Amino acid sequence: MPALPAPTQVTIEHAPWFTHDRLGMFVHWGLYSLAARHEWVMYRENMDVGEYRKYFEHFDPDLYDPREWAAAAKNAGMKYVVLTTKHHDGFALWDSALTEYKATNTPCGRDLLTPYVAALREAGLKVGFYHSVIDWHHPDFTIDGNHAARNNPQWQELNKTRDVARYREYLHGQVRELLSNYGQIDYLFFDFSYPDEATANPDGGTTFRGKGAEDWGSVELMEMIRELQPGIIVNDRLNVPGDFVTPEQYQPAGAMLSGGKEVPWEACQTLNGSWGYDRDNLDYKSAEQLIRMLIDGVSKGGNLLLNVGPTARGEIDPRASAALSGMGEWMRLHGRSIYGSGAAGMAAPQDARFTRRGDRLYLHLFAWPFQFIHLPGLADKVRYAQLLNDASEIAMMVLDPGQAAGHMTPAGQAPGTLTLKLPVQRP
Ligand code: FUL
Repeated sequence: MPALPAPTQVTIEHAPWFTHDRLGMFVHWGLYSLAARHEWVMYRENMDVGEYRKYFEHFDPDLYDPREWAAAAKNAGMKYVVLTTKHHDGFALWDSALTEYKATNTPCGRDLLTPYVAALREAGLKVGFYHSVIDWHHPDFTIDGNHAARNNPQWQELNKTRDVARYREYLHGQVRELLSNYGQIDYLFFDFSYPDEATANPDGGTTFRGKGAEDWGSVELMEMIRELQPGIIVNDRLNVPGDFVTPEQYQPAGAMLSGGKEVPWEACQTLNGSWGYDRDNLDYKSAEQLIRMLIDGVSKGGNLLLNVGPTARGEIDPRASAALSGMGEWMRLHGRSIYGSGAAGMAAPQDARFTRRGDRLYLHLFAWPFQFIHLPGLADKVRYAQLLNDASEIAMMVLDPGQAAGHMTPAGQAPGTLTLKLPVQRP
């Protein structure tokens, strides 16, 4: 039987787990979880550092138990978790020696990363950190179009005393802490990169900056990271090439590049459009949509990093939990088509996707065909077919195009088409 053509799959040489595991959990959690209306609330509502302080004073996540997060991730079939160590508001979830603006100085009074890392390790999950290079709290961070203080009439005046070199030192120092004090870290997601050229700020006023790599000292930062954690993988949001790229809230068409080279990609996606806990936003994606997103990504050689925004008390709320459980049920029976799988190297029929692991080809049907599905070019390539959920046999046939008038033979069937006879009802 002639073999299927071998598909190409890029991997990360020093961390092959990444393109194998395919599915991870993103966690956006911080002071904005108290506002409960999007993690950019400080920016959107033009709050200054003083106004935002109320969340710092009331940060008391009494129900925080990262073992629960780890269990939820694991049950959903996720293999790694990525937590916001610091988001754009500048608040540190750990006991950083470089700032007072940290969890240990809030009513919470403890370092939140130590139990997080321990819980993931215990559950056998890979450990990821997200770290924002933007900082609306730090007095040396330049005020630009992405800054919460962009509408402050004094912004130009304020920028005169702001020294980006001091901020750079702070950024590098905090990353050094994160990569020195918590054992092996597998994954690092920096956020976010500026466009290459300065562009107009849609809000008017200041402009975005186009020299991120210089501001962040990205080249030196990368060197330090590789030295501290040789096994780690880093995304490409420092305005320098990374190990993988992170399309945000969209599914790319296929291969993606970083530094002119094809690299693995991971789509990060929200459950309801917001990354941080957004109490009144009820527009949740269904488990079915999420599963399709995952399949779509894997069929194009990509990963999915699916976000949850725990509440200010530290819990994953029931709406998010329900979506995760739905995914978990599907993953339990169909995980074999996801882990270690990738693009199949051939086009799938309409409303369907192929994923492939070695010589196993998985056909995912987004619309049930009641009851024949026709697969051009596969007539002599498939030895056996079965449903994945229950391993029940699927009848295969190669119909003679000359018999096009037959009751189940579509006219104009291309020679070499394999036809599968599926149950009338979707199982
Ligand atoms: C973006 C951030 O601005 C969002 O708040 C979120 O963290 C997302 C993953 O990246 O660029």
